[in-house]
Amino acid sequence: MNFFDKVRSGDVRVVVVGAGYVGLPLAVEMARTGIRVTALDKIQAKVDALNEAHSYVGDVSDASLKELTGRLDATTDDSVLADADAVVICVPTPLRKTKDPDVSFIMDAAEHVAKHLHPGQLIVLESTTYPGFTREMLRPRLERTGLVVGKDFCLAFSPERVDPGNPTYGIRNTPKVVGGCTPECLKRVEVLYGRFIDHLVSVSSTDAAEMVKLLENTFRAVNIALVNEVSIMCNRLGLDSWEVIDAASTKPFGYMRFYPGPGLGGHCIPIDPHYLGWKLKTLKYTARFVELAEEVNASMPRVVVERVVEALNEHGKAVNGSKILMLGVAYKKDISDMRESPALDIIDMLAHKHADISYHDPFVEELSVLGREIPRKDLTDVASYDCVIIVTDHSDIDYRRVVEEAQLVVDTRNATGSFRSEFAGKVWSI
Ligand code: SAJ
Repeated sequence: MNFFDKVRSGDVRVVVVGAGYVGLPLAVEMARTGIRVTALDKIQAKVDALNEAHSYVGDVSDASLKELTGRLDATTDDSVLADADAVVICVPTPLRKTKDPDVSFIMDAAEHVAKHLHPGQLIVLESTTYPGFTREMLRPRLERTGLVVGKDFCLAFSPERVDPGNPTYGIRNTPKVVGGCTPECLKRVEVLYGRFIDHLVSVSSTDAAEMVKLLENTFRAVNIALVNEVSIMCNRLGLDSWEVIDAASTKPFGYMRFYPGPGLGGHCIPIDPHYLGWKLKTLKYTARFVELAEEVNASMPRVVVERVVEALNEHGKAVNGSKILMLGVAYKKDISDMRESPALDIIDMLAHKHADISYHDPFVEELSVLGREIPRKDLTDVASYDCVIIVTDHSDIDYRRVVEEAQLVVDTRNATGSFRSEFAGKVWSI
């Protein structure tokens, strides 16, 4: 039976390499259509959890794993690749300390895939990477087996568009971009992905598909940097940036709302634009918006600290020795993820100024910054702090009560927007 018949009949076997926040939801959605899926992961604990129908990804429930017993399993043994008709690679693509792309996870996965590559297989990369990577790096590695792309096996790229915790958009109903190394490769990724995704967007190459993803997230980073700079401008002008931004957001066309904040956190937005900038540098071009956005966004933690210094000074206090409560430390609201959280930079800078720092975050159980444990506190003694900094505006906090009890509040997220004016002098915003 050929690849297309196998997919259509549901006899196709798929291996997803990397069972994280991208790979696991993808594996579940595929298995839901009746096909056999195996999640291949290096971490035994993850494999054991999945095989016991315990999910560690917010968007996947234990119940959904239980329902898929027999169609979805997990292993650390790469020999499962030998029986796979299709392999989808969903491994991390972080930055090195030098801010250069770290594609070592993909290349490690490629070694396992190459070891078991056989005629008829479709390989799809989902990990975010720079334009040209699939064609220039992954294809040659796989063709070193002697098999030829488009003839013996197929290779495609499809950027992940997972938005963890999004109640509206999941794998099935989020349009998915797909690009193939050859027309045959495109046809195969279309027929496979068409089984479990409602709307596919086919582009002319894997390079184009890689660039689409980077455009999406560079767009966000640049626009966030713009409103961050608007908040700095409004400060100089004596204006409330959120008032200005909320009013601009009433324009029903030609405008898209972004908010200033304490900086850029997460595992996508601060990272992805650097993949684009790095690639263009190799082509002797400077991606100036990428660089400027990075510069502005990376400056925001310092902007917040300067605001705290100014506010404490107005209250006749030095940062040195002041008791400061960081209210909300995750990289964005209503999640526990701390990756690249601007709160870490703010704490580091305040600690260097000898402030006495604690934090409160209902989603973050423990926190250490540069090896220093930061005490976790509740909100029963807000008045005892010289300053409360709202860094992440989690939903289930009574911000009005915090402001009523606090001596001083610096709000970096407009959590106090609706009543800040009643507490002139006590609530400062960035
Ligand atoms: N941020 C701002 N101002 C804004 C929006 C975000 O300061 O107006 C900050 C956030 O606080 C956070 C960082 O930027 O620290 C990133 O926030 P994000 O809303 O972009 O959230 P992420 O990192 O979870 O981005 C993901 C991305 N999804 C994928 O890459 C597949 C992104 O493309 C989505 O658009 C985004 O979720 C989303 O829309 O929520």
